[in-house]
Parts: sequence; C-alpha cells; structure tokens
Amino acid sequence: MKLDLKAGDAHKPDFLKINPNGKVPAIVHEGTAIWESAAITMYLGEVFGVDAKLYPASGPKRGEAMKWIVWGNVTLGEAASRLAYSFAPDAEGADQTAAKAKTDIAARLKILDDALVNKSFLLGEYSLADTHLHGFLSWLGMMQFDLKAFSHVTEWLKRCNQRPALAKLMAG
Ligand SMILES: N[C@@H](CCC(=O)N[C@@H](CS)C(=O)NCC(=O)O)C(=O)O
Repeated sequence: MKLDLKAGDAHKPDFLKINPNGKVPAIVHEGTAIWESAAITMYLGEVFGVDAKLYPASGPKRGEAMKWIVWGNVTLGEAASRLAYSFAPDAEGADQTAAKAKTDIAARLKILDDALVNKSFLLGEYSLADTHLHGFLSWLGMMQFDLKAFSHVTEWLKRCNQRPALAKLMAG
C-alpha cells in the first residue's frame, strides 16, 4: 500500500485497520499486521534474515542485534524525536529544545562510536542491526546534525552506503 503522509493517508480508515496508531512503517505478513519499526526489523530478521545471513540465529548474537535495534528506537530515538519536534513551526522553546536534544544525541552517538572501534559493522558482519540504525543516522545527517566528532560512525555509514541494496534504496 502506497501512502501520501502529507495528505494524511496514514490516518484514513483503510490504513488504520492495519495500524490503529496511524504510523508507518507497517507490514502484513500471512494476514497478521505488524507495526513498530523495531518489531518489523526483528520479525523480518527472524523469519527471512537468518537464511539470508542478515540476522543471527537465536542466541547471544541475536541478543546483540536486538539490543542495537531497540536502542535506536528507544534511546537514540528519544533524543532524535526532541530534535524533530524543535523543527515544528509551533514548537515552544525550539532553540533550547534543539540544543539539549543535540547534546543528548551526541552523548548517545559516543556509545555507538565506541561500539564500532575495530569493527566493520555492529555485529562484525553486516546485519539488519546496521540497516536499522543506518535509517536513524541518515535522518540525523539530513537534519544537518554534525557527525564529524564520530569518526567510527562516519566510516561505518560510508560502508553501509556502499551496500548495493542500501545504495539503491537511498537513491530513491
Ligand atoms: N515508533 C514508531 C514511530 C513511527 C512514526 O513516527 N512514523 C512517522 C513517520 S517516521 C509517521 O508515520 N508519521 C505519519 C503521521 O503521524 O501522520 C516506529 O518506530 O515505527
């Protein structure tokens, strides 16, 4: 289903039947609706990703993948949503909100940067944990968030961007 978010399609009855929260992404697999991007990534990883070597089999490595996927949505995502809010035309105290959000994002990105020392990808080999966090980092880049201080993150982003499927997606 293709939606025009600006036209409010996510809040129209057809889509609300799939996701009553009126948010994307959402998938329907074998008749079951799954929403929340972290759940979607982990579900797709579990069902299709193990054979495709994009998601670890059950065990500690999978725990690591889940840790980063959830961290993106909950910990990094929390500060990122405050930055997004600061751009709203009616945002109260926008400058202060943006400054605090940027400080918090930087502190959280330091954790990601440290985790990428001596590693090509979060789990060693490329996985859906990288795909998932790549989305957040690309968004921060689009919001002009300065990533210069995070050299391991920027090198990792370049490696992610070289993945043919991601390059195709980012090219639109
Ligand atoms: N926690 C949700 C957040 C989803 C979300 O906020 N989606 C935004 C786009 S990034 C949306 O659908 N906005 C449309 C709207 O609110 O009308 C997730 O991770 O899937």
